[in-house]
Amino acid sequence: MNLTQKLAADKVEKGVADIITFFADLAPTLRGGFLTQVPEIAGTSNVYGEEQMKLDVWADKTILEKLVASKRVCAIFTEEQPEIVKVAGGAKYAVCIDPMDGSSNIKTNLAMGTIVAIFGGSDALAPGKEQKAALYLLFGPVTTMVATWGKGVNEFIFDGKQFLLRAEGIRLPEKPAVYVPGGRKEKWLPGFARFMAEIEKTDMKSRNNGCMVSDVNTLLKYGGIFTYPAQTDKPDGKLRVLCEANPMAFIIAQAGGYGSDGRKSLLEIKPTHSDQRTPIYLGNTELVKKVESYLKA
Ligand code: AFP
Repeated sequence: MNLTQKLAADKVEKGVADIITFFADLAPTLRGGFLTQVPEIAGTSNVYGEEQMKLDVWADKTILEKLVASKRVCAIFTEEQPEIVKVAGGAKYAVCIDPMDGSSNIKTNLAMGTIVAIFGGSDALAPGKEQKAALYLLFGPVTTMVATWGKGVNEFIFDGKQFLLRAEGIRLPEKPAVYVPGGRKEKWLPGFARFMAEIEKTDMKSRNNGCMVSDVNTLLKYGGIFTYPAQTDKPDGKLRVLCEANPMAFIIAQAGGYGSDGRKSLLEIKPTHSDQRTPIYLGNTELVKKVESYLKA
């Protein structure tokens, strides 16, 4: 079964299916950019003041131009744009995109990905619980798409011509095996440092791919917890609500897990501005709940 057949089998509403298919069709072009975009600093910065890799800028431009022209949405937030882009005459959907998550990995030839949250209507600032669908493209040794439209988590693999269903109804493994210790250890809050000290005494393994897409994909295979925590110098952490926390929390929740900002579900956050950041603790529910309890203590 291919992506189109799976979307039809699950009776996914046409407007949502059209957006998911848009990104599937664009995957070869995005992957092709790794070869044509020399990994140099583009000399510009995004709204977070981070130097943009040329690949970031190129991926953002490529997606935006084609998505606006497609008229499949009416509002677009991307990590690289200062404002939400409105599409006159576009279909009543809003999307939030990280065009090339982990773009720093182009220097070391490691995995990167594209993350997309899909909302009905025109409000890209809606709480994550209102998402109609969420997906990521993972550009690893092979290209895959992981997507949910509220009926569980599906993984598709690109065979050079189409995305074929590789797994459906994916669930986080019961026994967590991996933890991602994000941020700077010396900046961790005391409660989180205590949690991590506990984790380090278990048989769980530390992994950090420098790419949230790759790390979350690892959780779906092995179970565990992804963290980019609040820090003493950055109480909101580093990662973005709209294009990282929301889509990944929706996917993990659909796989039986949970995502928290340290106090409550990430999906309950009502963003007040498009470049809002949040601490992220994401993965097997009992682990994430444990972080919440340590942070409260
Ligand atoms: P880039 O897209 O700038 O490479 O950042 C990747 C990312 O947004 C996320 O994918 C990682 O989990 C996180 O940042 C890594 O951040 P650090 O480089 O600060 O560890």
